Amino acid sequence: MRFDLFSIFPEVFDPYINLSILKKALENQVIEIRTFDIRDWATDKHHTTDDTPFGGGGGMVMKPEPIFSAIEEIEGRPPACPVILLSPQGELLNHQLAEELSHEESLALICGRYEGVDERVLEHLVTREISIGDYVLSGGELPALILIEAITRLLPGALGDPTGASDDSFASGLLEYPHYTRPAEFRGWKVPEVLLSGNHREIDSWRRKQALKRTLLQRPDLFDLRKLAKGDSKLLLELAEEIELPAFIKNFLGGRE
Ligand code: 9D3
Repeated sequence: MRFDLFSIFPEVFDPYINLSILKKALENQVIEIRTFDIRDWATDKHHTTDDTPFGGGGGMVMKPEPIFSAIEEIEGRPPACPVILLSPQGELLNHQLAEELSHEESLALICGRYEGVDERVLEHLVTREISIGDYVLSGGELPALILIEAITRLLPGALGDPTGASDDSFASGLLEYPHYTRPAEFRGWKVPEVLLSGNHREIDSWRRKQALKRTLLQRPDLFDLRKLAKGDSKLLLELAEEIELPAFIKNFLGGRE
C-alpha cells in the first residue's frame, strides 16, 4: 500500500517513519511512503501557501492552488486514489475506518496547518476528511502518521508475528484483559492465582471475564452484544455479582432467562 503525504512540513515525518513498525513494513515492502512539500507547487517568489481569510477574522488559510497542483501532478487529474484531508472537522478515526482504508492500493493524505484549508479543496479535491479525536493539534502531520500506523498494522506481513492484528483488542470489540509477568509477587502484590495454575481453559475464561468487565466499566460504548461468544452470558451473570451492569446488559441477560 502506498501513502503519499502532502504537507508544508514534510521533514517532520522522517524520524518517526524510520522507526518501529513503519520501518519494518517499509523494509518488507508492505508499504511505501512518499512525502511532498506543498511549497514546491507554490508559484510566487516567496512560495506562499497561505493567505488571509476573505471576510476577515484572525489567522491564515491554506491557499487552494498549490494543493490542487501538488495532488493533481502526483495523483492525476482527477486523482486516481482517495484524497484524505486530516482535519478537526473530519469523521473520527477508529478501527473500522482503518480497516476499510487498509483495502486501498494508495492514499493521498493532505496535512492542513493554520486555521484551515480553503473550502474549495474540500469541495472539489478531497474525498474524505478524517480527525483523530476531539482535541486541538497544530496540524495534520501527527494525525497522518497515526492514520498510517493504524492502517499498516492491519496489512498482511506488516507485523513480524504471523497472528497479525486479527486478535487486536479493537477488532474484538473488547478491551484487553490484564497482563502480568514475573515476579509472581512484587511488593506484596500477587499475580492472580489462576494465571499460575497452568489450566488453560480456566485462564481463557478468566481473561475473557476480565475483558468483559473492563469494557463494561471503562468503555461501555465499545460493547457490542453481537460480538459476544458462547460462554459470555455465564460470565456476565457472574459479573452482575461484582459490579453494577449497564442497563442494556441487564436487559440482554434478562431476555435470555
Ligand atoms: C480554533 C478553531 N479550530 C477548529 C476546531 C481551528 C483549528 C484547530 C486545529 C484548525 C486547524 C487545526 C489543526 N489540526 C488539524 O489539522 C488536525 C486535527 C486536530 O487538531 N485534532 C484532531 N485531529 C486532527 S486531524 C488534523
